[in-house]
Amino acid sequence: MKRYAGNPILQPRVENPWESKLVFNAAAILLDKQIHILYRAVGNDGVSRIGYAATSDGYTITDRSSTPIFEPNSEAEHSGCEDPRLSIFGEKLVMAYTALSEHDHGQLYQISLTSIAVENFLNKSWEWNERLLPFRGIRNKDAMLFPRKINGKYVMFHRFEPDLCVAYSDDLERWYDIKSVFRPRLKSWDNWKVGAAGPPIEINEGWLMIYHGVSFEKVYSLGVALLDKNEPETVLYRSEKPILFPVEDYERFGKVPNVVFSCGNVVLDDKVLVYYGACDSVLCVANYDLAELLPKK
Ligand code: BMA
Repeated sequence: MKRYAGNPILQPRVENPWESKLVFNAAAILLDKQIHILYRAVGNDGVSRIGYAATSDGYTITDRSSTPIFEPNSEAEHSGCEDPRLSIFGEKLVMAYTALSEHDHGQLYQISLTSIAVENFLNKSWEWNERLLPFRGIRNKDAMLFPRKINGKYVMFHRFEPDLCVAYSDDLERWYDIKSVFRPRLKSWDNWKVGAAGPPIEINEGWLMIYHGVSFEKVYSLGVALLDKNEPETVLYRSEKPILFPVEDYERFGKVPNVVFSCGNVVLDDKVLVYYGACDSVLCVANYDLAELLPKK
């Protein structure tokens, strides 16, 4: 992948207490000729909230909110709303994220879903609908919804450690047919944990999905998989090597060293722009020619 020379594209702003420490993992969606970025921000109180930024060329941030656009509002997420991923269904945008609550006996992170009307989103009228916990009380993260229904059902990828798993739903509330899609590979860069990045891209050959893999050395890298178009739990291809792994200083040194982690990608002018958090500290972007990611004929 080609990293943007101006990385990082987003850094913490000390003047805003809610985003003064870290800004990283972000959803990205192309709407109305703008790429809208919903990023995870951590401030003075250590709580994750979600901020908003926009760019039209994919790299230069031209707009950024001074207040969070989404914050914890219940016990289940009192310690933070993390790692947003956005998918569009007609007039509705659905956001999947990780709800975190910390207790004396440890952490509970669980996936949470909410939605917003596209019109409100574009008007920056942040009227989010009800927040749902599909697997209440069960440790789970990295939820990502496919950008359209498949065979009449919503499809969600998520992670029950260490596998990347699938679940199906008719209404986004009740989920069924939960199973593992793929597992860590013992002799590979993704030998400890695997999870989805942003929503996959639909191409003639199937669904092109970027995913993260973690190694026993705790290095987070990105790889790519090709999934069957009608049966997305069928994996047609999985990359032998990562397509992005920590190399640059900003990817190796920070709050959590050796991390590239993505929650969002968009296709712009035949390029896949992958937004990724580096070291859980800053937000970066890298791109890939779509043609290069496709299987060679
Ligand atoms: C994962 C998630 C991400 C984070 C990564 C590296 O489990 O919690 O939010 O970027 O770990 O710390």
